[in-house]
Amino acid sequence: MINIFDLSGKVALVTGGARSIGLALGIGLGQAGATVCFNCTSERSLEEGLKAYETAGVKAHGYVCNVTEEAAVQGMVARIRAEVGVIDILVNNAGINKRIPMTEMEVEDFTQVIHVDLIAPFIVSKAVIPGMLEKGHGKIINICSMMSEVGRGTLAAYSSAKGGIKMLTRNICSEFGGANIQCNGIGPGYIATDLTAPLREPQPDGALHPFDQFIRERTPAGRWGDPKDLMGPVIFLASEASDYVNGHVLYVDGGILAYLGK
Ligand code: GCO
Repeated sequence: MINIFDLSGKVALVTGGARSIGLALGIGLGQAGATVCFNCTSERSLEEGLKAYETAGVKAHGYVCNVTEEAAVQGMVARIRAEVGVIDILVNNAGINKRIPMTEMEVEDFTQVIHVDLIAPFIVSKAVIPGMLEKGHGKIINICSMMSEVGRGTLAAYSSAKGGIKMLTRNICSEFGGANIQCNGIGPGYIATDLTAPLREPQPDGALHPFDQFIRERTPAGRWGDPKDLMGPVIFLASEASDYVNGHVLYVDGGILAYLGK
């Protein structure tokens, strides 16, 4: 039986792929046959990431690289090309969030979120696309967010960045679709990770965090997502199964964006 989801022979780069959602995405791509490369920001994360991939039975290559610095990114992409091969699949996953009421947010905080969550995906895509053009194909998957569509208090920077990466996705689609490069997004809903842990902290009396309760009620699935819920979507968008899907953001959110509430 042909397997249109098979990624054997492909080289994938997952930014921020040492932990959390990035690690789940990398494991998914590796288990579908890709050779996985990832970057992180410290030697400690590198070791932890390599161990996690090994535990999952996935051979991975790790690189310490600050994806907001173009020269460092160009150097990492060149190292990957020399050590592993030309990148076929790029997952722009690395991201941060700063939940600060807008009138209290320093410009530096806003700028830092934009830099990591929007400018870095531009920098890494710009570094990887030439190799994809050489090979005549490529898959770029940008990790967007529900906040690419809706806002929430304290998320001025994050929602601005995630709205921007949705449009960067559509622009890469527009500019390179003719060269057989597909660029799509994955928009996670509320996923149980360390990034959202503060929103799930149980109350002193043991009751659910109000936001935890809110998400459980507002999500038709009635639960938070698990990073594993993102594996199938990333394999689909990285494989030939999605060769005619371009400029699309696939929301993996348990239905929350479709639901007005009772
Ligand atoms: C928040 C959360 C969200 C999620 C996710 C939703 O503070 O509301 O951090 O932004 O992280 O991005 O798609």
